[in-house]
Amino acid sequence: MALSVRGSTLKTLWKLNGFLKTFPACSIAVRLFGQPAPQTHPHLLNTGEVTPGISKEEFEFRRNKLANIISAHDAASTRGDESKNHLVIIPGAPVTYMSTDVPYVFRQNTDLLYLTGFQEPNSVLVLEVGRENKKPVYTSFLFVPKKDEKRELWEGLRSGVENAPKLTGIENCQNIDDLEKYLESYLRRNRIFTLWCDYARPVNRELHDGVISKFIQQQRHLNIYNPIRRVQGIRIKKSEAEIRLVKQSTKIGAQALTEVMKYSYPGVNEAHLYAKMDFECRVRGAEMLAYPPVVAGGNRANTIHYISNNQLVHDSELVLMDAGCECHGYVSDVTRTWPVSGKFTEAQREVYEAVLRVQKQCIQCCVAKSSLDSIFQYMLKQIGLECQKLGILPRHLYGAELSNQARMICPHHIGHYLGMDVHDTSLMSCSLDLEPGMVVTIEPGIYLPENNLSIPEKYRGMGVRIEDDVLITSHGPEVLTSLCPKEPDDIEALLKSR
Ligand SMILES: [Mn+2]
Repeated sequence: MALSVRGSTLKTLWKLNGFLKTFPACSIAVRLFGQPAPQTHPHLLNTGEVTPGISKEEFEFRRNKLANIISAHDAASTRGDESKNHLVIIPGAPVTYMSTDVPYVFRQNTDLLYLTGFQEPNSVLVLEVGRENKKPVYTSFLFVPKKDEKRELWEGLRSGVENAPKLTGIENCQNIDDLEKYLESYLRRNRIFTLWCDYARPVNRELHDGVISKFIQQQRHLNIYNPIRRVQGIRIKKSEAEIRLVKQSTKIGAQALTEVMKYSYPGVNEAHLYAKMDFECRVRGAEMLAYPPVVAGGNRANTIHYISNNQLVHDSELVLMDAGCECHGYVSDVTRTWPVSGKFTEAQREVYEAVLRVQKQCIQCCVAKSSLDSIFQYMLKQIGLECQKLGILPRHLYGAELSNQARMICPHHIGHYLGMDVHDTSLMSCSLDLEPGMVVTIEPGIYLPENNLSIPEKYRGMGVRIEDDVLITSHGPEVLTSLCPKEPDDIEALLKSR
């Protein structure tokens, strides 16, 4: 669509009128927003939603929750009225470039996205939190890129201060260029306040160096804290709407990986399995893969983050694939290991079944009051025992010594929190009690590099990992990626159908 609606001359309006008569489906609303909206993308969003599946009210609820937590902080700090005012600054991501004029795919800073749903780069959310009659009150301000016809011609539309409120429900929207002026005015209005800003790891270098760090350096604040831990404390437990989105993303990931398994054949290039996964996720509605997938044939599976994906997978080899997608801001993360020939060898099946037993046992531990760390300890013990049965670890080991040796066999954790990010809410401890509404991955592995001569020869050069995404509920673990087969017989049956 090449017509501008900003032109105010009669001629332009006349042209627009003609255009709309020719293409009546294209209403003027098409040109209002810098991201999908219910008016322009009814196939993605329902009325009242800011991002697919998440309503304006839910975003407001999240900001409200954060304001309450931050306000409660000063009540606990006993400084009384002096520190009742808080200024929270949460910047959005900038566009980053691969080379001159070639941008990387833009991905919004997750914390800003969680609190606003706003998808444009170089934006900032500011919350003014105060207290009236002993109750927390707050106002949200969203700073957005200024309308700029020339830039929009190249980069696409911006919502601007006029339309950002309609999109997000945040009434106070200002141009990002006015952030500095706004901060000065805040200082005039608030003599004493606490500042909440991630100064140690700024997500937007330019905004930080240009405006925010200058503001911090004035040292007009009483204290400065990082708000991100608080935001992640809210993010870690998913709402009903979020659970629906996680289920959608995990379903797509599981179905897509099943298609990849079916597509594989002896001699296949790892890169082709990557491409197949990307395609199968996107045609099911995902915007992109959640991370560069690991597609590792044979011994390469022993490099945990192998992403070169440029070798051929030979007939006798297993292929380990760790991949997931991002769908409407929520991700999946699945791993399967399968024999590219379609049939496990005896030795492959022995190792595979050992990992599968451990994985199922660990999934059973995904209940309230357990924790990722405690499941990890359990995993080490079970991997140790399985490896002893296989003759991979000496039989005389037990207890902590056995777990230490198991750590060499599986050098990574049992899993991580999952949500908007793959390693979601990474500031949250793995020792937290699991609660209904949390989502975790369970991904034990046994890695047996070909150059480790202490391993029985028949097992050398194998790496097996099985990973599912698991929702914690009040009635136990719910595996969200179960559509992708993991029983060895089911895998062989699937591959036989190729
Ligand atoms: Mn994972």
